[in-house]
Amino acid sequence: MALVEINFDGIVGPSHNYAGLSLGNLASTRNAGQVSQPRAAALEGVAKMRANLDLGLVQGIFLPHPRPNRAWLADLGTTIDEAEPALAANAMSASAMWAANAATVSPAPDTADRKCHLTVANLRTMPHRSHEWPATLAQLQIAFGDAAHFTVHAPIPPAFGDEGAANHMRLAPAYGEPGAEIFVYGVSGGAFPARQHVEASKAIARLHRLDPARTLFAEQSEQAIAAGAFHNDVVAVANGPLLFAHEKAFAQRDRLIADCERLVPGFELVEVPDSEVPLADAIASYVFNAQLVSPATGETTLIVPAEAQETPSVWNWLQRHLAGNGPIRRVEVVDVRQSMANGGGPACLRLRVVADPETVDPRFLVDEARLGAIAEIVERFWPQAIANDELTQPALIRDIETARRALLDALDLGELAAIVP
Ligand code: SUG
Repeated sequence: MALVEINFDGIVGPSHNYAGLSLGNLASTRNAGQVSQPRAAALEGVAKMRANLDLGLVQGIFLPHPRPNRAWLADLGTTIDEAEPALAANAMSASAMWAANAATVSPAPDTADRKCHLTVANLRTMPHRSHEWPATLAQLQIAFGDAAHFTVHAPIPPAFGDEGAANHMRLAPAYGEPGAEIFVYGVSGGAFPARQHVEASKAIARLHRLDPARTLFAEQSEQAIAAGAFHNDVVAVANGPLLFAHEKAFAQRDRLIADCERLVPGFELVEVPDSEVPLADAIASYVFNAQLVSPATGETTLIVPAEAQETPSVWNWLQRHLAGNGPIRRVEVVDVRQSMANGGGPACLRLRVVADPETVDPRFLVDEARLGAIAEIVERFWPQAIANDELTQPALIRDIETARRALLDALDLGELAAIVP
């Protein structure tokens, strides 16, 4: 079978909560202390995956991580019962749902050995995300265990920050053809941290055996990070030969665009000027944190969060673009408000892997029936609400651990419970 793009969505875990852990992520800070709704959050995610299936796209999943992360707390010399509230919150985060931060992926046509390479992200900048990688790696090793087609790499040493595919874009005339890979890194973000370091990006490009002539390193603009674009995928998204980006996304915009024109046959740019959609509106609406997809109908489709529809400058721009017969032909709206309130839009929730689905462990792929099974488990076991000050109550923790276990069993992935205690 030909190579296709598979979207692997992180299933929202039963401990989903609003602890305000991510400095520089404006939504996370704004919603700190709110009551979360894990069940509704996970069902929103399932509905988004259903919509992808309806478009004829191939859909995959990643599973929630064990929370609390007891092993991590043990490494810190404590337990969930004894940890200070801030540390306990770091051990309870469901942040693994944002699969765009799981790994960086270089599809087979781009690599010297013609295998698809994946490097799990170390996520070292934020404490609550820095302990995700072992449970992510365990899943990648199973899902992409076919060594004839995939190589899964351990994380880059934590000296250098790496946040995965959220800071990586691929432009190619077609999925199965060699593409240009663009690694976006930050140097300075004003008051906010630059989470992707160029040293990590360069290491990944080397490990993935990319052709240096088709590999670009582009600095994210300081202004974008300072305005709340803590990952590049908050202000830009690429698919096929199309780049959809805000005018202020990159530090050296002209050079990047010239390189793309030179390297990508049929390159198309859809750039949104700041005068039409100010950076603040782009970030509040997450219009660029969209899934830009090529459904079987051939109509390039942008899957945006409902917040994009509710932001007049953004919605007006999208309507004008559609009316003008631009490269984006359709806009679909999805409701992922629970995730959005923590700064995670439709694109954050998925990791794209260009591969032949036959080479992926089928337990990580879903159809309607499997999504139905996931929804059933969520309805039955996921907590309805979590208030921040109840995060470490023993009864809640028991429920959260039982819920994950029920999902692993339903998906025949009980072995994950053994790999990461
Ligand atoms: O790392 N939010 C995530 C959102 C990640 C979005 N991903 C992409 N842009 N690809 C983050 O900031 C909030 C957690 C909290 O506050 O409890 C959080 O981690």
